[in-house]
Amino acid sequence: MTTAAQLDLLKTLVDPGKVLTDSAALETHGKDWTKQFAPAPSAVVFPKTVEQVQAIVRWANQHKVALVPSGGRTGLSAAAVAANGEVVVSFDYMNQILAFNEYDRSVVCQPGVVTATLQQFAEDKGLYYPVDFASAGSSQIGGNIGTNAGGIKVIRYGMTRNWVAGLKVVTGSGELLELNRDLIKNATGYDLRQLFIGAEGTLGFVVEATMRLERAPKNLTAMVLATPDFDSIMPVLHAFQGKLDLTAFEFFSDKCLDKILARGDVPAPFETRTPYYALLEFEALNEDVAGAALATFEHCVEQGWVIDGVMSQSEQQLRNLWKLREYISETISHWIPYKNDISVTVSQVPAFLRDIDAIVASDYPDFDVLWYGHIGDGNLHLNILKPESLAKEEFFARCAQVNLRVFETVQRYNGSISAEHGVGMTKRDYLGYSRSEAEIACMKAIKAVFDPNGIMNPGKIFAV
Ligand code: 2HG
Ligand code: ZN
Repeated sequence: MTTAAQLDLLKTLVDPGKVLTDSAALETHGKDWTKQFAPAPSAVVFPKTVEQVQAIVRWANQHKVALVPSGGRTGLSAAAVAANGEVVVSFDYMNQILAFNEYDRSVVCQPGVVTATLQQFAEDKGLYYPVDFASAGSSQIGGNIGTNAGGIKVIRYGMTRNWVAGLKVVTGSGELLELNRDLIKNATGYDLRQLFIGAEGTLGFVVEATMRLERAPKNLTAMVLATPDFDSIMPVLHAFQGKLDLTAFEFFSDKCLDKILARGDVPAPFETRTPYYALLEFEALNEDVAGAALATFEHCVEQGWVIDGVMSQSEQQLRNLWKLREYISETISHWIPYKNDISVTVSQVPAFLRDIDAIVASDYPDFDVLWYGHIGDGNLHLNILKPESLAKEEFFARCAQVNLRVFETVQRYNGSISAEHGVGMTKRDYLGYSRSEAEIACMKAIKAVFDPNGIMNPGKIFAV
């Protein structure tokens, strides 16, 4: 907790009116999209410059006040939740694109630049920022870096990590570090930039990031395919990957489709209903590519892996097909789902999913279970919906209990208990299922180097 005198000092470090303590601000900025923890920060501060961020961090060290970084607050692991009187550092006012270099194909961003703003900026330059997900309209680059955000194009373009050319960070001791200086080749020892990517603000704050851009894809075309069972999805992936460079390969279950169609604003892809659907996307660069896609589709039908399918013929159809997948998370948020974001290597997906599905069927017989995700990356989102009749606390407690079996299975497959949503507070007690004791000890030692007083987002990734 902070005292009034400490907050008065904090106010002198930033622009007038940029420290808020009213309950609406504390409630809004004290949480992300997770609904498990009640927000309880003691203040929200809005720096406008790197120097102000440094001053805030030095103040926090002096007064032993914990800081929580806050971007678009779309996270799903409670990494940006301030539940214990911390001061939230919001990057909402550090939201400018500072420079563009067409030869380096790079953009210098402040951390508060919204993902969609960077995507649009790239498009306006005839280029492409390929990290994409449903929350691109409000998530911020700083948060994307903090969580190494993934999303729907990872199969082709990789995670956020791949697109960070350089970083300026303010460490937990208030020092400004310039990491990698935007170089492509740089063999001068440890790449500290990589440590800050996915660190969830536990080592320091990103105050500037140079992001790389890519050639814009041409004539993106999507197919949605109905499959008779889960086991058919991976041979379909394999067949299409053998013929096309896929930009996405997603899947969702019929229960997800039910929820999406019930919204009333998304057209059904076709009449047929099957237990699972795959959504794939590719650049239809010429007739040959489109022909190869259709031939592969026919092959899959002949094999019995696909029952029905549709291919987008226009931008509008492409967008509508994507809605079937991209709207799921937001649509089901109404049921306060218990979320899992797990991954294994692609080759292990079928066996892994069978094992997890058996646990789910035996332990959640009375709950609605929804499967979807980035199956082309081995990343599955398992969402358990809360029955109306069950209190939130009781529901989460029951799910957490069952979940130990899910995590044991993840461990057995050498998988990850958090593929792309991060650890935050929701997964921190389970980190040992994916990281060894020795690894966790190294991680803690690294934190101590950059954040000796433990003021940077404490309690996230591991308990304090
Ligand atoms: C997605 O892939 C997001 O839609 C959210 O990562 C997943 O809500 C989820 O579980
Ligand atoms: Zn996802």
